[in-house]
Amino acid sequence: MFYDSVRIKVTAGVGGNGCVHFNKDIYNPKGVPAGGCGGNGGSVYIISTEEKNTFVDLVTRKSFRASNGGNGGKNMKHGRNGEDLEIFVPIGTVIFNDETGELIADLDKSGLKIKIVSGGNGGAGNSAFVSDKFRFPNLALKGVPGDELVIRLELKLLADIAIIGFPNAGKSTLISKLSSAKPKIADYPFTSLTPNLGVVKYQEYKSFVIADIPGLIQGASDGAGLGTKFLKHVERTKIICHLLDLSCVLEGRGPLTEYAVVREELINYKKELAELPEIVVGNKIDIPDARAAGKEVEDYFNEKKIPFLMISAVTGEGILPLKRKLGEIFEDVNKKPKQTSQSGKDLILIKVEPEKDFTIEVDEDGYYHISCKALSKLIKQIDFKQRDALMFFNSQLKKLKIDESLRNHGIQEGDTVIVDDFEFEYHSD
Ligand SMILES: Nc1nc2c(ncn2[C@@H]2O[C@H](COP(=O)(O)OP(=O)(O)OP(=O)(O)O)[C@@H](O)[C@H]2O)c(=O)[nH]1
Ligand SMILES: [Mg+2]
Repeated sequence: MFYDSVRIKVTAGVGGNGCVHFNKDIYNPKGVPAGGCGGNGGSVYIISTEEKNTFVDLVTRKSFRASNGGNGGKNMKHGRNGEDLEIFVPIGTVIFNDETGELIADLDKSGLKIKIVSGGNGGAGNSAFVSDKFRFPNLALKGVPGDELVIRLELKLLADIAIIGFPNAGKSTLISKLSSAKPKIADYPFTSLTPNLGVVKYQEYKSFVIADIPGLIQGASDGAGLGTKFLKHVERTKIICHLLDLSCVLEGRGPLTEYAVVREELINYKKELAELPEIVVGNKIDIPDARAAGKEVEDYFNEKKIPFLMISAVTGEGILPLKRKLGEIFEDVNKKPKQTSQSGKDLILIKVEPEKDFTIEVDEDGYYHISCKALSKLIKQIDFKQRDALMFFNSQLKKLKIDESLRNHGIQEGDTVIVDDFEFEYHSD
């Protein structure tokens, strides 16, 4: 099965908890703070590789989690960092934030690596809080939860040339003649249900990638037949090779009519596709009537300055000239400067919101509501049962300048402050 779209949930590892510990001996009856820090949670990365060509292994799993950081221990033992998780995907994978639809990255080359979610930081152990003023901290922070995100991966094949045409035109037969691809070939429509890729060597050391796209019929852009879902793979090709079944005249149909139908479906799907350089190939000229039909339509394409060649994919007639011609067009296209660069600029679009920004609102009951990402995170890290937890929390309110702002909002001793589902009484020290 060929999977070219998948939705997965990725979760980074939780940071390990910090530890409160005092090493006591006769010289240090109060103990020396020696609680270790928690390790950081692992992050989740996505990496493009030529070793993959579908999402089949992702479809069966759906949920991916990096490992958690280890907890800090006694005697300054720091927790180990959680291992990162690397998910390998085919080249041509485009990653979207599933909730917002935002493009995260376009992995259009091999070996591109992008961090999707970051592991949570490990919590500090009490040894980390020691200072001249704070010599025996009874305080350690919990690890921060890892980020989580649902992403949609879409595979857009990176073929240079796409063979399109009616079902049964001989597209799969042609790719099997041009390359070493071995697609299923049969005399009924919609034999190919997924695109086939092949590498065509058109000269020594020179090659291009060609894709055989499943057949298109009238109304495909409205869902007829296999629809146009496979045309997304054409979006990145540089050249269109439109294969015409010249033997359609035997059934009373005209090759030019069939040509127009496929062109229309292409335009309906995305009009830019119709602007790609094009070559038209008339197939099945081993059948005399088909050969004659080819001769009749030749002028039409010559007039339009669209390259037109005739072949028999079955007997191999015309295959070599076609290979050469495709190579020629491919080189011409490559000579032209690229209008847009897919890579680089699209990569790593994850936005980092400034965590320390905050807002304060006072409701009609006189409660102060604070909204601040950094503070929300911190509250989850603090164990308020610990002796010095409150003091530390207050110091962080000052550091984030929230304390000052609360006072500017007119807060009084004993007023209630609410952050998410955490409530506390305000006391200045
Ligand atoms: N006589 C003749 N038959 C051909 C030629 N090329 C392909 N065929 C036949 O046409 C039929 C369809 O060929 P495929 O290669 O499966 O066609 P396709 O365009 O891939 O079809 P779908 O996958 O259904 O879209 C098969 O029976 C082929 O043997 C040709 O050059 N001459
Ligand atoms: Mg086919």
